[in-house]
Amino acid sequence: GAEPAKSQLVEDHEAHMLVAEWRLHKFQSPIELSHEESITHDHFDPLEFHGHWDNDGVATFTNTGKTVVLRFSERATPYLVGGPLHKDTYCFEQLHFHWSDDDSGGCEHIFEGRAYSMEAHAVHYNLKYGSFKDAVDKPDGLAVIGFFLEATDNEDNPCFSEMVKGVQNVIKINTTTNIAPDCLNWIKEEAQCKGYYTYQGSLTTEPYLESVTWILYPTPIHVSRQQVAYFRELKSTACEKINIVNNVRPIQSPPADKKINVIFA
Ligand code: 1SD
Ligand code: ZN
Repeated sequence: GAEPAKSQLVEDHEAHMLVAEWRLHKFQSPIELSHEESITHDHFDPLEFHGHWDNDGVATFTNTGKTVVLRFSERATPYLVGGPLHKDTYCFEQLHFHWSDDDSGGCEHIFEGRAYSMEAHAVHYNLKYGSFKDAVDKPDGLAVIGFFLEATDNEDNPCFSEMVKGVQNVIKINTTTNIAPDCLNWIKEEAQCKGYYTYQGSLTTEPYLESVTWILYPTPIHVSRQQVAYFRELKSTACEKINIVNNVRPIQSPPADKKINVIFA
C-alpha cells in the first residue's frame, strides 16, 4: 500500500542524508585541542577500563608495515564503559602507535599548540555491532583512547620496556611476537587521571570514516629517546630498504561550531 512506499522513501532520504553528511567531512581527525576552547563538564560518569591492566590472556605484537599493533586473545578482551560512551560497552580491538622521524613531532593531535614524540591509540568497537568490521562505519561505532608520549633525555621508562622489546622482535614487516599480557601498565596511571578531552571525529587513516568518539589524555607519558628510536627501525616493506619513519596524518581543520568537551569526572 501507500504507507510502506512512503516510509521507504523516508528511509532512502535519511540514508542519502547520512552519506551526504559523511561526504562533508565535518568530523575529520586529528585536530588541535585547547582547554580554553573546550566545554568543561565536571559531573560525568567515570570512564572505566576493564581488563586492560590485569589481563591474563595472550597478547601479540605485529609489524603491519604502517605501524605496530598490539592485540589480546579473544578470551581476554578488555572493555570500556562510562564517560562519554553513553550506556554502551566498547571492546578492545587493538592498540597502535604513531611517530615521525623527529622527537619534536610524531603525535597526531596537537594539545595547547604543542606536539609530542608519539601518540598511542587504543581502538575499541561498540559491542552492539558485534565486531570491529561491522562497527567501523557507524557514527557511534568506535572509541579510540589516545595517549601522548614524550621522549626525554632521562632513563628508559621501565613500564614501556615490554613494548620496546616487542618492537625489536618485529622489525620485519608482517612479523608477530608474543608479549606479556600486562604490557599496558605504562598507560595505567594516565588513564586513571580525572581529566580528558573528547570529541566526535574520524579514523586518521584511510578510509577516514567518521565513526570515532575520541578520548584523549592530555599529560604525556615520559619515555627515553632511545625507546622512541627503536620504532623508527621497523621496516615498512619486504625489501627492508624503507623504515616506518612517519605515520602521522596532518591536522584537519574542524568547522567553527565544532564541540570539544573536557571532562573531569
Ligand atoms: O591508524 C589506525 C588504523 O591502523 C586502524 O587501526 C584504524 C582502525 O582501527 O584506525 C586508525 S586510527 O584512527 O586509530 N589512527
Ligand atoms: Zn591511530
